[in-house]
Amino acid sequence: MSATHSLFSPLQLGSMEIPNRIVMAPLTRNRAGEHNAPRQLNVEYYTQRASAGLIITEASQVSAQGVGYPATPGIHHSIQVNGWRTVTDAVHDKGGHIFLQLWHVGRVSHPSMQPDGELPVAPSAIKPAGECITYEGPQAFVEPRALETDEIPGIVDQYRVAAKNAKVAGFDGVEIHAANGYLLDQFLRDGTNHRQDNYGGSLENQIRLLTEVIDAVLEEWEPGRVGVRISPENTFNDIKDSKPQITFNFITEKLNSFGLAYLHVLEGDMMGGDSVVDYAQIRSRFNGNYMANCGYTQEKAQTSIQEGRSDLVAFGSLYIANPDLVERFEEHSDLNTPNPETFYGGDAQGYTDYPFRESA
Ligand code: 8OZ
Repeated sequence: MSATHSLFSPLQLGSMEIPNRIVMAPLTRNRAGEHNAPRQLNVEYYTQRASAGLIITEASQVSAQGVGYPATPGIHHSIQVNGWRTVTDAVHDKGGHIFLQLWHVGRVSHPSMQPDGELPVAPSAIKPAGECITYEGPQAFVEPRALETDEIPGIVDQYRVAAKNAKVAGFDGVEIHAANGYLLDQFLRDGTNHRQDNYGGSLENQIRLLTEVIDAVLEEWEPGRVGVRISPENTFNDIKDSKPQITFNFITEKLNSFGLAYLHVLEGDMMGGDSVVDYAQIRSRFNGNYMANCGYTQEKAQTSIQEGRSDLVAFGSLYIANPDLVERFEEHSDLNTPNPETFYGGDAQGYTDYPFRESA
């Protein structure tokens, strides 16, 4: 039997050891600067949180086509790469570890945010219910354009180039965002993928784009520095699957051959729907590190790791409000309360002004 671990046990990710299993979850904050490039305010925010075992950055677009929200950062232009370099240098100076999350929103965009005002792209021409947040305010989602089969290699290459840029920007690794109703998730789940080519119509085909993207990213990174995030039953962005347990058990088994750093699983529905997925089935099918996420407290996370139900736990809103979350957990200090009104957009308020604990 393997030794029991705690939130504070180090963990090996490929050739890198991280000092604890407390992960800063990827968090969209809509505070990137001009040209969707990280700026000094973002440097300060990430540096404040450098004691996390691992920081996963906010989702960052692999291409101009991948954009779906105002003031979110990209990794496809040299200005963005240079901006990220200032973040990674500062985090590393503080002894931190940081992965970049690679993102293409697919259908969850709007012509006003697409190059030449084009339609957003998707596996199938199925319009999401709801509204898109644009620079002009909320606007109804549009029916996206289904990608032609011969366009898929170009999408895969967007991820490869972005992964290469992430290396130039000084990251320790990358996380492929295949969750939360964005492009890769739109291919994975049958509610959004009605294709009849090699990229839809069967589980084998639905996972093909993700595995091609992983292969492309592995041309640039060793597998131990690449994570994948999935969200089997999140309904955010109007996405669903008819049989999430079967779909995601299958996907998990398919991911085993890559030797990835971790599988990051958003357990449940951010929108508050009932949970029908048994995550132990996913955990037991994966042969690498399992990162759990979704409303974990310190106690719940500690128990999960101790009982072997996860290897790492990612904290979202707790990390928004507590830059020194690791030290607060260590000392069992009180936690600051996150303010949802300042989650998305704005300035330093609700971003870099949450207080460190008094003993710091
Ligand atoms: C909240 C608001 C906007 C984007 C995700 C990138 O869910 C996001 C996101 C979350 O992964």
